[in-house]
Amino acid sequence: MADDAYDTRKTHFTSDIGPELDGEVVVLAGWVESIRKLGGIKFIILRDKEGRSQITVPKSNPKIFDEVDNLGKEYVIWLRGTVRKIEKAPQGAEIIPDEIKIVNTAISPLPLDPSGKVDANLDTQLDNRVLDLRRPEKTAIFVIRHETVNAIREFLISKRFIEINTPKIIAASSEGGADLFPISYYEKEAFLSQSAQLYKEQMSSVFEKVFEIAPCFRAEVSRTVRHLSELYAVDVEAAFNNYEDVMKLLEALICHVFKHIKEKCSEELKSLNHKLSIPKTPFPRYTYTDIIKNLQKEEVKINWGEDITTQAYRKLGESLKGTYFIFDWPTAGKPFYILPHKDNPQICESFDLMYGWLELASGGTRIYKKDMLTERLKEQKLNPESFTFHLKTFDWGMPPHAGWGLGLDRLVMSLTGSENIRECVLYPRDRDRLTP
Ligand code: AMO
Repeated sequence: MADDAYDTRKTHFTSDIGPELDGEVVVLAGWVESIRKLGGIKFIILRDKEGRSQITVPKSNPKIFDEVDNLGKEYVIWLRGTVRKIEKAPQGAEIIPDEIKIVNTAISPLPLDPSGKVDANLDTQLDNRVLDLRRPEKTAIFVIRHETVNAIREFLISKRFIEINTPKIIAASSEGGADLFPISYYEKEAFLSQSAQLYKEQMSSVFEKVFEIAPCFRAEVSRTVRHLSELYAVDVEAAFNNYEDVMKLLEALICHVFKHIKEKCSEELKSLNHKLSIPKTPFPRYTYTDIIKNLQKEEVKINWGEDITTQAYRKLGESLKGTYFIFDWPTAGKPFYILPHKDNPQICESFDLMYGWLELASGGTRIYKKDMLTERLKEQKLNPESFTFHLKTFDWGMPPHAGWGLGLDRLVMSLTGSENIRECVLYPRDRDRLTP
């Protein structure tokens, strides 16, 4: 068995192996998942990005038969062999190798058992993320995440949206609040972007319909299963639209994504043991005021105008299982850019999209008149001078517009049935976690 392997090109992935290749010589490479010895036969389960293949080494090939003993779990190997049709093998075929090279070794014991037979808590999993992700139910989450982003792009582009990229180093808060991460930017102070809000609004005055899929940074003080310091948001903004229009767009997008995942990721959903039901449109819609009244009936007391607490959301999630909107929120609790209702400025044209207890998205109609926006900034104790770069674009022909921000990580949580948002992010960042 050669231990150098400068040429590790392969001809197939494991998923290509099947009885129809009977008699063909193939070259595979990947990781040793397990080694089993059964009398005069040794079996290697080889794993690659697509799945697993059975490599069968009979005693009649004594050189390779002995060499199998040099292999360990998670070693990277390269092999050439002949496919043999065999009904009993999981793929209906196995590979009889005539050469195996060790490309790289792995330590033993590993800090985490990638076969999942030995349980590890979430912190250990995240500390050893690379190994953790070699488990099929972990890989599944990220295949679903990949397909989710695919489906979102496909949908929005079909609706004539254009994808943009806005800066993540910014000079002023876009959402208000204290959750900004300051950074040192040459001689000045700057911040990591909390959202694409101001820039996507500006771009609605150029491209009319824009979207962005990008990270947002929030210095969240709380430690919860749904908050990250670095999250991915799908941001949408559409000129000449109001909140009704973009709520319809959002529910159509959600249905498209759920359908896409159900169709494309049945294997992944199976390995996660998660059943996905596709929501029906229109999603139920409740005003903020109705929700508060209903919560009061459940003895969860929230005064009108106050935010809905986590405990209250959990209560709501007990009766409202799927997707629903909460709309017409109190103006005071929503960001400065949301348009107050014409006949009742105490409430604004805003909404949150919920999935049970979890908020997936929020959005609304925006203020598009400069005077009103300046007033709202002052009311929210923000300094309009810090927003000059933004406010001046409202002097150049700003159309009415509306949009939303959808938390991608939370959407993936819903699609995969994950209980902690950290499971849906390769390398989560939170109050306590900055590595790996
Ligand atoms: P908002 O602040 O509600 O709205 O954020 C939009 C969505 O992003 C997700 N989200 C988070 N996910 C994980 N960790 C966090 N710390 C976190 N914070 C938010 C949620 C949330 O619904 N500019 C507006 C959107 C708009 O009006 O267009 C905004 O950022 O799923």
